[in-house]
Amino acid sequence: MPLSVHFHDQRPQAAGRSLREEVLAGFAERPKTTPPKLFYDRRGSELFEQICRQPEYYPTRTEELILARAAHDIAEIAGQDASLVELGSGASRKVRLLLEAMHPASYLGIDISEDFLRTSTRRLAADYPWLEVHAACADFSRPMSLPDGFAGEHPLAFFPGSSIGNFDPEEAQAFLANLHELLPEGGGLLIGVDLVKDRDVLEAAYNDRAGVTAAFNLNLLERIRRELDSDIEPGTFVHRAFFNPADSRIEMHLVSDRAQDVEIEGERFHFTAGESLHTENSYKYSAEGFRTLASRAGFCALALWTDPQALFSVHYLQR
Ligand code: AVI
Repeated sequence: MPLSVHFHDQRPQAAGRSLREEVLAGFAERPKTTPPKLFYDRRGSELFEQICRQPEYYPTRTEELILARAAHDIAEIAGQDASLVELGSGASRKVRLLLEAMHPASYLGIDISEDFLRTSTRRLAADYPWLEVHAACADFSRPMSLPDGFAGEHPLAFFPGSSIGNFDPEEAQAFLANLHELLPEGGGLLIGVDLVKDRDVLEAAYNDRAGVTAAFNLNLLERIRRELDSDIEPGTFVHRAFFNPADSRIEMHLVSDRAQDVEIEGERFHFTAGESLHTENSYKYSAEGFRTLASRAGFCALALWTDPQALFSVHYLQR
C-alpha cells in the first residue's frame, strides 16, 4: 500500500516522562499508582480493542449507536468546510460514521502509539481515497499544537470513548482548556462521556467474564517485564475493578496476592499481601455535571445526544 498519510512527529516537543521514569515515580508513591496511558503498548492497544467488543462493555456500542443517529446533525452543525481532528485511534467505526456524514477535505489522527496510528491512518487513507489523511504522533494529555493547515480550517475535534474520564476532574478541565486554546474561534469539540449509572452495570463493564479487562490491566506488568529490567511476576497480582461512588469513578487496581519485593531498574519496591497498584480511574459524569466542567474550560454547549437508556452521552461543544 503506498504511504499516503502525512506523518507529523510531535514527540520531541510533547515529550513526557519515559516508561522507566513513570514506573519508578509511580511505584515510589503511597499508594502506588501508574498513569493509565502506560497501558497502551501494541499489546495493550489490541486488548483495549477487544474490551470494546465485550458484551459487558456498553460504552463503545452505545456511543456508536448515538453517533449513527446524530451524524447528519453533527455534520450540519460543523459546517461544510470543517476538517476532522481525532484525538486517539483512527481505526474505529465511530470516526467513519463522521467521515461519511461530514465528507471533510482533511482528517488528522493523533495518537501516542506510533504503530497503531500508522496502521489505522493508512487504513483510512485506503478506504477514503478522497480524504487527505494526516497523522500526528503525540501525547495529547500534554499541551500540543495542530500541524499547519488545521488550525484555520474550522476543525471539529473528536474525542470519543469517554477517554476524558481517565483524567481526574481537575486534569479534565485543564485538558479541555488546552483544547479550547488549540481550537480557533468557531472550532468544535465532539466528545463522548460515560454517564453515571447503576453500580452493577458499571462494575460488570470492567470485570468482563472473558477476562479481557483483567488481561489488559495485567499487561502493564508484562510490559514492565518486557521493556524494563525487572523481575516483577504478573502472575502474583490480581485484577480488581470497582465503583467508588464518593468520587463517581471506576477504579482499577492490581493487587499483590502475597508479601513480596519486586525489582525494577535496580530499585526494590515492597508490596504487602493485598497491597494494590492503582492503575486507572474512569470517572462517570451526569450530563449536567460535564457541561459545567466544559463551560469552566471556556466552551459553549451546543448540543447533547444520549441513548434511550441514558448510558452514554455525546456533547457538541464550541469555542
Ligand atoms: C479508554 N478508556 C475510556 C477506557 C475506560 O473505560 O475508562 C479504558 C478502559 N479501562 C478498562 N476498560 C476500559
